[in-house]
Amino acid sequence: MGEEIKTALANLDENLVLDLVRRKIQAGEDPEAILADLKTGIEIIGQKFEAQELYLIDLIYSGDIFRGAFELIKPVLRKDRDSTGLGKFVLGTVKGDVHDIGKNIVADLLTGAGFEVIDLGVDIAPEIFVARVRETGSRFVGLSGLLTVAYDAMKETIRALEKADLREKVKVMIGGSMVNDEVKAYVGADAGCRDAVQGVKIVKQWAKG
Ligand code: B12
Repeated sequence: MGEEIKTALANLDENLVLDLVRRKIQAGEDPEAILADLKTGIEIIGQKFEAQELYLIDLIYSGDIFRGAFELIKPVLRKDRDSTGLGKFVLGTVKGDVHDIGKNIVADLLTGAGFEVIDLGVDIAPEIFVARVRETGSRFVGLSGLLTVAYDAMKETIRALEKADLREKVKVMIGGSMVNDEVKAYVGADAGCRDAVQGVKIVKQWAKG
């Protein structure tokens, strides 16, 4: 049924996607696996858009379908009952980028894991990150970005934290569909993740260690 979800999303068949997700949840399937299938499906949309087989309106619609499916998954996502009070986490999509579906998933998973998430939203300028980190005393910062241009915005944000003498006080995690070790090194982050579940695992280790 995983293959079916991917195909249904890639075909922008909203009713089928939601129906399959509901059936999978009822069958007790792993919500993280369902999420992974949806992610593969929406990546196909991205590729089709890049190949000019789809229009921007399709991209927008794919986002709506994904969000609807995630709403169904959210209640069954694993919650760690043993970990609460892991601290504050300042999260946002960097300047120039408005993609937020992945960021919102990260926010939900972090909250479920026991963090107090301060979600700044999208298209967030470096100085806003700096101000909110200072204000909240957060030890963790998450920068989301899907566009190639987001890497410069991430780098600028980390530089702004340095200039404000806050860099030593925080751990910075970057995330987004094209993040890799090279990007992590370029922007100067402590860690980078393409996958929300993995990212949250790392941050939990930071908080506990
Ligand atoms: C849906 C979508 C949109 C929607 C976004 C809706 C929304 N509210 O977010 C809309 C229509 C608005 C959009 C707009 C644009 N988009 Co767009 N979009 C996509 C698409 C198809 C899916 C993104 C998505 O939501 N994926 C599902 C989520 C769950 O995955 P995710 O975001 O990767 O998040 C996961 C991980 O990355 C990670 N993660 C994310 N953030 C963080 C943060 C932390 C801290 C951690 C730990 C982890 C983490 O966790 C998540 C779950 O595992 C991608 C294709 C792709 N391959 O990503 C293109 C894509 C990102 N878009 C693209 C483009 C070009 C654009 C536009 C410029 C199009 C245009 N001509 O206007 C605009 C840019 C607007 C802007 N200034 O930001 C390109 C980017 C190319 C590039 N190299 O820069 C892509 C790759 C498509 C393509 N192949 O061409 N887009």
